[in-house]
Amino acid sequence: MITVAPTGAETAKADAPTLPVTLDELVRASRACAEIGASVVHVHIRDDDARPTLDLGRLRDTVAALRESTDLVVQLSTGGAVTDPEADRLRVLDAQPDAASCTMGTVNFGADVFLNRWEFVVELHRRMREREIVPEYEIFDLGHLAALHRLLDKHGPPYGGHVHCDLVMGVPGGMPGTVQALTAAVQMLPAGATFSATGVGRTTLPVMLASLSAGGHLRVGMEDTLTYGPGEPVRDNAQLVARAAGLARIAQRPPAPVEDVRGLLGIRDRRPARAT
Ligand code: KMH
Ligand code: ZN
Repeated sequence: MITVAPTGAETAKADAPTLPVTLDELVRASRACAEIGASVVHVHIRDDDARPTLDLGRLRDTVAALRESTDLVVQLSTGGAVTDPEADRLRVLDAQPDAASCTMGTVNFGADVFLNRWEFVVELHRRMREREIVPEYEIFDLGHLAALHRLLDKHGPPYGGHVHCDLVMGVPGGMPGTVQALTAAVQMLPAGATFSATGVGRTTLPVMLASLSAGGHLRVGMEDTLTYGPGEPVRDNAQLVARAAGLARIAQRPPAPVEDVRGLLGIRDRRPARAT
């Protein structure tokens, strides 16, 4: 499974001119990535000034547009930007995405703090189950996996019954993007859980190769990676998906078709009927 995270909330358009920030740019980027092997899109949106927003109307329009023009699993970020308040982050679920992120604890995020209080995490998990939205548990540190065990023990399985985690590695303040950290994280996963992994910045390639070797799935995209190689800015999201798909094929683990991914994750099909 390849997830593309095309935009994120922490990069300014001025610093990465090909970052998709309008709805049209996001849809075009998502379509291009779907064509070359992505099956899930992890979505952050921007306002008219390209600043991160959690505006519910825009989120609804985004979900509808992506569903209309792709078969991708539409996963909205409930992480938002480091400055977003909890109430706005919970409201994201009212846009009725297929899936949403659920970060399993607080982590230092460069000079900022990405705050995820226990009660807030429980509320996200509970509301997602109520709304039949599949969570992706975001793991920035090993302690987040201990929190995930606690969550599942105390509050039961997520909607769909399957547990899927995304290891977000190499954030300054979180676990490093190393083989050793990935191996430790995989050993702590709940029984039967699947995982994807992404390494931010220069940890992108080591984490991708380690995840492929360890039986994991991949997340790539300009949310996490803005440099393709030393001194070479990323051209666009499709370039990152193409590299991931190529390495996955070399590892003899080719990109999974989107219908298989929907089945694996237990996604409720909300796609509109399309004229054939
Ligand atoms: N922007 C980060 C602070 C998520 O999408 O759930 C949080 C983040 C995680 O990107
Ligand atoms: Zn995100």
